[in-house]
Amino acid sequence: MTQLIDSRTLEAYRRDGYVVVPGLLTGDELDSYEPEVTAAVARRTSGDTRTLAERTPYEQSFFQCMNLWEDTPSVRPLTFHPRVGQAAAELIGVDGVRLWHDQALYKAAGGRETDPHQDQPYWPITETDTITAWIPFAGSTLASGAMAYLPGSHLVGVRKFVNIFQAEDAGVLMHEPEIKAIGPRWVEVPRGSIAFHSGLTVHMAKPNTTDTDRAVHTIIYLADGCTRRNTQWHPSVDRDAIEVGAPIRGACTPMIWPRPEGDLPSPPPPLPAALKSVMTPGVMPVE
Ligand SMILES: O=C(O)CCC(=O)C(=O)O
Repeated sequence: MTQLIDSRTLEAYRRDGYVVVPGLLTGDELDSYEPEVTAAVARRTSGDTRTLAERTPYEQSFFQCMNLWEDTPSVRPLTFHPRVGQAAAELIGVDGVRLWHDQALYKAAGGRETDPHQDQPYWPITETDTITAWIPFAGSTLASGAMAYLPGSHLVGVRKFVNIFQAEDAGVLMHEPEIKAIGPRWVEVPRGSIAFHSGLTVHMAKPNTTDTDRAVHTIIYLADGCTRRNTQWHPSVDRDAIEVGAPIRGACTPMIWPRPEGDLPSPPPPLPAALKSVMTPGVMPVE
């Protein structure tokens, strides 16, 4: 099988905890998936009539729509894209990767910045073989909400939960002594490239000062064999009743790569309607 990630790119990812990889998706694929994801975000958020200003500070950073692969069949081949999955596996150096979850992150025109955070503390996963593919359909610019990464922050031993859902916690990570010393590197991603970051890499994003939404689809991968860390509730493990210490393998976390060519998994049932009132509208597929 042809290796997709060359040794320089691999070295950069291991050193910096993020890397931008061109050429994994074709222009035609971007053209066809972008309207599907955008329509799915519009459908999921159609019941939410609040203006941007009425949303919480966290929700002003982006519209978050998780697990679009489950309720939007046209998005499924993107989330399970074999080349993107293979690249993710090569970057973290494993033989197989599963889906943790996908999510569209649409930063509305005028949306605020994304506060600095690591992803891994939000996930009850013991091992840190996790990676996110961040796919900006039109590319990203400093004006539209480009991301910044703190190079090497995945290696300094910090695994700190930052409550970015509450404004008062914003920026707290930047005061950690190991983190404070590292300056952010702002990265504009050209259309057609994908930015990958480790679950431990500190990252953030600029506000969107353009008059167009910043359309991004993300896919979060974990190495096959990763295990559940604790009882912290998370739909990716709790819907499959994965016990603490057990391998994370279930209908919510199917293999992405490798899998037989053209084969796509069947989605699990949506969350019960009873949970609707406690979920932010549109974030998860609910009955
Ligand atoms: O898109 C953004 O503004 C933030 C993305 C992010 O935090 C992530 O993909 O982990």
